[in-house]
Amino acid sequence: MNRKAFDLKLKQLQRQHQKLLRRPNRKLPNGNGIFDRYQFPVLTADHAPLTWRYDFDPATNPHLMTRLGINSVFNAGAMEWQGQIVLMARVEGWDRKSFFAVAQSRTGVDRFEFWDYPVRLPDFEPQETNVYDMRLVRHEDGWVCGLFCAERHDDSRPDDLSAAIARCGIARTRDLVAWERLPDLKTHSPHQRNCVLHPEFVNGQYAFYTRPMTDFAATGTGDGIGWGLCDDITHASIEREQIIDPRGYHTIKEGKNGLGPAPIKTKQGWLHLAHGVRNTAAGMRYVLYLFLCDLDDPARLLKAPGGYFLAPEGEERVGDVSNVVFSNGWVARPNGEVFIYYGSSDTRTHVATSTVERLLDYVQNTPEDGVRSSVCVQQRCDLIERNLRRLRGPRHLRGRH
Ligand code: BGC
Ligand code: BMA
Repeated sequence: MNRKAFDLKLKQLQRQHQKLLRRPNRKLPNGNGIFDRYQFPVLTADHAPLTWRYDFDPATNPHLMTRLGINSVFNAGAMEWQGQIVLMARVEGWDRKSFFAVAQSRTGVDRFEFWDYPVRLPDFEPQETNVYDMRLVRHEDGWVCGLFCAERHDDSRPDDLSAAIARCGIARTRDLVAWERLPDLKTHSPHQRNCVLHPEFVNGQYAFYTRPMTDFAATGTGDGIGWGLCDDITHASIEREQIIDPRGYHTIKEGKNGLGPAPIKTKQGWLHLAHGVRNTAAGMRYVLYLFLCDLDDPARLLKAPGGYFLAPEGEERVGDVSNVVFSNGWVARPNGEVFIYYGSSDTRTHVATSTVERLLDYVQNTPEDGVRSSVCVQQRCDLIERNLRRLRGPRHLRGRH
């Protein structure tokens, strides 16, 4: 490419990129009343700055090739930051390695722009291979804490290249730029993924949501979402893990489940967003669900609506790991609005919006999982009966069978 063509191509790339970053997003019509989806994902691989991907020097990159490609941007932590929304995205390169990067937006639903550099987490141990799915928490102790999965090969099984160990990495910061890395969380379980820090002290202790598993990724090897306390986050260790939200046969969380972001504190209790996984002939299916825990005793489950809250739809269904939605970030704004950020099929990041009021109505008034088809039919018939009574009056109740 001659110099002129090089400059032209670079300008085109920059123009296209700017157009993408400035693209307004629109709430989709005909939502389900519980939340609203949006027309476009808020972050994709194409949102990654060009400076991360291209070498702009014609001497070293005469064809203006992509040098370090970005594969996907998904599973983002989220928080309000100086009046704006920041996402702590999981960015994955063409080399399959993930890293964290902050993207910022005024609106929370569009125009997310990455900061110049990705997060430079302190390099911890040479065995640590991959990091992903950070939950950001502004803790009562004054720090912004990030809990994430830190993965390494399981060297006790040298012949199996896929054998891995998942640990809960912990890092903290004051500015989202300089991070202090603390020792990984210790629990009795050999694997910990999907750990979340509760934002407040409980009996003067740090409280963690955990997910004990006996296998790295297989479904059915753990008991559910756990809870445990520890005194010192700089040497976090949980002696006693209690299961607060178990899995269940023939539910959306039959295979495994894990907490999403840290819970939202509401007047009615701690509102939780989690993912449930079941095995299918086509692989694992990940959906999101909500539950509510007691304000004074956060390990006590108050309400557990049956079924999923949000499941993959349309383009969300397809990607590197299809049929997956996963969330580790949401933000409740002071006006009651809630932005829910979720990754679809390990490829891109979306937003859905709702309000604390609507989500509380949903968790408090959605019937629990009936567990058996006949109970679920009864739940539905009760609803139909109430509706027919309203529509037709009590005398014409019987309807057509
Ligand atoms: C992947 C994760 C995935 C996990 C369990 C990891 O190697 O990076 O995205 O959740 O395996 O399947
Ligand atoms: C995991 C998660 C996510 C991912 C999902 C599906 O267990 O930690 O990173 O979205 O699997 O691959």
